Amino acid sequence: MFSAVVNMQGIKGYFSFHQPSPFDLTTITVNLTNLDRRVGPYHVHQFPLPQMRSPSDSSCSNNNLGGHWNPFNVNTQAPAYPPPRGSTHDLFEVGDLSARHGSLENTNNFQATFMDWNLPLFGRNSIVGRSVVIHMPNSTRFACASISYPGEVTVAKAQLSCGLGVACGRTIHMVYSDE
Ligand SMILES: [Cu+2]
Repeated sequence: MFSAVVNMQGIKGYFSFHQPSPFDLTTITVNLTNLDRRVGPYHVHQFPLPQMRSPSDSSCSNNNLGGHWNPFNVNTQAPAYPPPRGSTHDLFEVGDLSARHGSLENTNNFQATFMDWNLPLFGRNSIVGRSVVIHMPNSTRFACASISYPGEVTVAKAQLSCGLGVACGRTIHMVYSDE
């Protein structure tokens, strides 16, 4: 089980992804609150968010996250590229989740579970370690989150006390589990 925990632009929630083996379907669970009818399409993009304490919406930029995850180089400009929900899963880019399962348009709280035949969590085409980007209906990037093991990174903070004339500071250690 992997997840992308979203906490940006007032949106809170997660995408979770479960595939028991490379030969099984992937189950996607989407649970997002406070979308406030501001968003539409969502995709898996190539790279994870840069490591920082509090990611901002600029973390979602093309420089950071790249374009859609498309390991089979499907040509989305070709006349044969199917319209949203207009085909079997294999004819879409791997990362094009909303084309396969529908967009988030005109919703506030969104909860759904989808089965996906074209979303590997194993091997070289895996989406793990990449990111999910939620776009505005006009396709501007709005919010994003990395796809990782829940609890993969724990942030240990040490806040030193400070007072008048006493130096103070903060150290942060990123601790990765062995998985
Ligand atoms: Cu996208």
